[in-house]
Amino acid sequence: MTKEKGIHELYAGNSRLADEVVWGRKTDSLSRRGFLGGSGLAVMSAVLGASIPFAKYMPGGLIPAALAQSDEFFSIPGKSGLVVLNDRPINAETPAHLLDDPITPATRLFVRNNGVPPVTWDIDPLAWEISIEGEACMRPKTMSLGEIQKRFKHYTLQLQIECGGNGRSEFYPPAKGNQWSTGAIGCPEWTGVRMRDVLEACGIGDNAVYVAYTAADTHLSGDPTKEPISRGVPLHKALEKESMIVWAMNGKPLPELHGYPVRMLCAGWPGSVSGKWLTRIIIRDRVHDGAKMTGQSYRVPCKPVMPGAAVADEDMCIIESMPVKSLITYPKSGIETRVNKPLQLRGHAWAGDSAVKKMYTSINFGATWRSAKLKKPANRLAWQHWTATVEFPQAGYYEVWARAVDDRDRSQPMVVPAWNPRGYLNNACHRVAIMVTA
Ligand SMILES: Nc1nc2c(c(=O)[nH]1)N[C@H]1C(S)=C(S)[C@@H](COP(=O)(O)O)O[C@H]1N2
Ligand SMILES: [Mo]
Repeated sequence: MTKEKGIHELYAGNSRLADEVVWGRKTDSLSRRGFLGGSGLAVMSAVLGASIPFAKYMPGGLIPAALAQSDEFFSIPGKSGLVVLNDRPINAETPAHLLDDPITPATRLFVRNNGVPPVTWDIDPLAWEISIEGEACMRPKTMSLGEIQKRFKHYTLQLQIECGGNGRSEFYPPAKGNQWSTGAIGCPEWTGVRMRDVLEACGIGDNAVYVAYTAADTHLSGDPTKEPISRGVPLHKALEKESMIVWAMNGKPLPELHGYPVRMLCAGWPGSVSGKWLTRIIIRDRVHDGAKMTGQSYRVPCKPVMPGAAVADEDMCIIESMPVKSLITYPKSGIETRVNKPLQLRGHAWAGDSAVKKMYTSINFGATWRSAKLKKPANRLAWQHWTATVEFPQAGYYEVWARAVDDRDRSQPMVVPAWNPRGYLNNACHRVAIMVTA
């Protein structure tokens, strides 16, 4: 169903771009009106795998039901099974059961773009330049990616990345923005250098407060003086050994949509601090004030507010660590099983800057909980894998709930936590539906 809605939204938004995403090619003849003219009809027949006897009656812009209702059809190149929330900019999330891999493959990592990505497929990645500068940079420099790779030690780490708005769709009153359900999270393995090493080579001044990025993507308006996004982290976060400048994901060059040829990665914080298509690192002498750093972006009320309240900018605080959270990645919600038959569950849990200490599951809407088996992370700031076995005492409809607790004893809430104007930080327990037959 989400797909069907997705495809209609896609076409309502920008039909030319939609055709490109849907049919995998740019073509003017395949425009929304007169969809079935000449080559359009040929392409559609090829995709459907059959000719269309009554093609002449088919309205222009109609999306064939066979495609609108198919899971496989609606795809972004290089992605598989993701739900597209927006096509301009491209935003797509991953259904929970497709996040089952211990290390998230590129095909299953959510995409969150704020602007128009640069065209980078034809560049020389080693010649890509990053300048390191700012009020608190003592020896500003421009370094090519090739130079960075030669000069600094390489590290490979599994690091989770989650959008600050993941879970937004559950807030009421609704918050504007991409209506993420649970799928704006992933944990690939990244290769690069420590940001700390690069910053130290350029001299970190005593006045350094924040480390920020700017990037090569452009503003949706087309206005070259505007940046789509430029965020950062306090110096202490930038200097952590897991804060990296990376060029590879799962042993391969970064996919274009994820920042090729090089991005920043500060795991455990809202994904928006991890700048893709990195062009500049700025060592600031103040809290960074770039695009989506100020106002209400990636901020929550400093003190709790009533749902629906308007909050003044000065009462909004920057989000730092993300909260404790977990997913059930097996089984898929809605499966059927039998009474008293053990059912294996599995998933992942993560907790921003912290580690997950305990994992629980419940089959009775949270009345009682049982400990799950929880593994240690591959390294700090990687998600952790958990498994559990449940049995259902009689036939009927059940929900399995999963709840993680971090190493400071903070638990996921069973219901949606504090409402906030932009709908960030929803870490409510994940639930899957199970039908049990006799
Ligand atoms: N240059 C640039 N970097 C960016 C963004 C962007 O739009 N432009 N989006 C940010 C946001 S909001 C998130 S959640 C992550 C998403 O990373 P991904 O698309 O690789 O999953 O990238 C961040 N880095
Ligand atoms: Mo994000």
